[in-house]
Amino acid sequence: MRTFRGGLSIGLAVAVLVAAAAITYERYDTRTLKRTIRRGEVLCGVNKGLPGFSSEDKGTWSGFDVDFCRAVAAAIFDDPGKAKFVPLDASERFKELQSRKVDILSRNTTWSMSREENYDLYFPAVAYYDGQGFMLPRARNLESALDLNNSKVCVQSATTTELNLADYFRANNMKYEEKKFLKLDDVIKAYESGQCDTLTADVSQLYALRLNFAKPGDHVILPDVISKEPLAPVVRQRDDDWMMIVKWTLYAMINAEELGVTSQNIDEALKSKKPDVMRLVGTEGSYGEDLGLTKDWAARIIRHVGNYGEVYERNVGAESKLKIPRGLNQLWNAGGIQYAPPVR
Ligand SMILES: N[C@@H](CCC(=O)N[C@@H](CS)C(=O)NCC(=O)O)C(=O)O
Repeated sequence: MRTFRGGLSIGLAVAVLVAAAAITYERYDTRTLKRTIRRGEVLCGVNKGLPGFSSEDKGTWSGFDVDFCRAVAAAIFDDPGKAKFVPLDASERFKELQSRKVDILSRNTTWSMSREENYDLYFPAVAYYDGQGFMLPRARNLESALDLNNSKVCVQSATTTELNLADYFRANNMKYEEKKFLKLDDVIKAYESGQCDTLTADVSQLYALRLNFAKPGDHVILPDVISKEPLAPVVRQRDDDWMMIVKWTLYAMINAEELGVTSQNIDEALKSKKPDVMRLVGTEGSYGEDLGLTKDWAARIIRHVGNYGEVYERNVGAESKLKIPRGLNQLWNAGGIQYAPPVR
């Protein structure tokens, strides 16, 4: 009897321990950097195909979101090639990050309160200030979104886009018929085959999607922006060091632009005697070391990937096919709202 009871309590204790370990593993992930270093690569969840932001051509990925993940890899490994890209649908992105299939989401994802609350995730900083807009055939000759009453509207579900659309039409006392699809391909097909009068998405995405149409010039993007879409990288909660590495990677890129440090002049910047530049490139102080990085972490990012402006211009700005004006994504001292806390 005694041995039976003893066995039972040992069994119970083991079960409690296993359950506690499972809950801890599930809720407290503090090892992303360690796992990344052991693996030798950063796993980046990206959009499957959004020209300018993330797209693949013969095995090579490119785009703004792709470059951001390369910057994280450069900070850690001094090698942007150590970023590995995992394409994720809008509907599966948060689940895949939670289940640790990726280390970071770098994928046109809007930062909102409910997403941080409901998914146990954290949005470290805004990489791209966006807003929702409407695209329609030029032949429709409309000038304002307020002319869209009684339209059939194509939209992708599992996005913030759906609710903004409803809010906008309700607030303006207008009616619409929603054509909603889970897959982006189906949204595009429906729009191209004339099932909808207009397609709604983040403005940056409308620019990107339009490029893939047979005749991009036949479609216009209305000037109205109906929402705030602060697009940000996403990480799991409760892994503060990892969150800070991601956050300061972006801030290093923004500060570099502000200080005029580029991938072209980084060698001169390493000889600079300007205090702000010295702290950024690691010739003064040892910023980054407490996060598990080396003190030249920012210099690595700038050398391999470039500053924020360089990354913006080559992927989505004037030097790219998209040609999206910098707008809100201009630096704070040049008319925009991109503003990074200092490295000091
Ligand atoms: N920023 C919005 C929209 C992001 C989004 O996923 N947009 C769609 C429409 S362009 C998309 O990227 N779809 C691609 C896919 O699901 O593979 C959000 O975070 O919900």
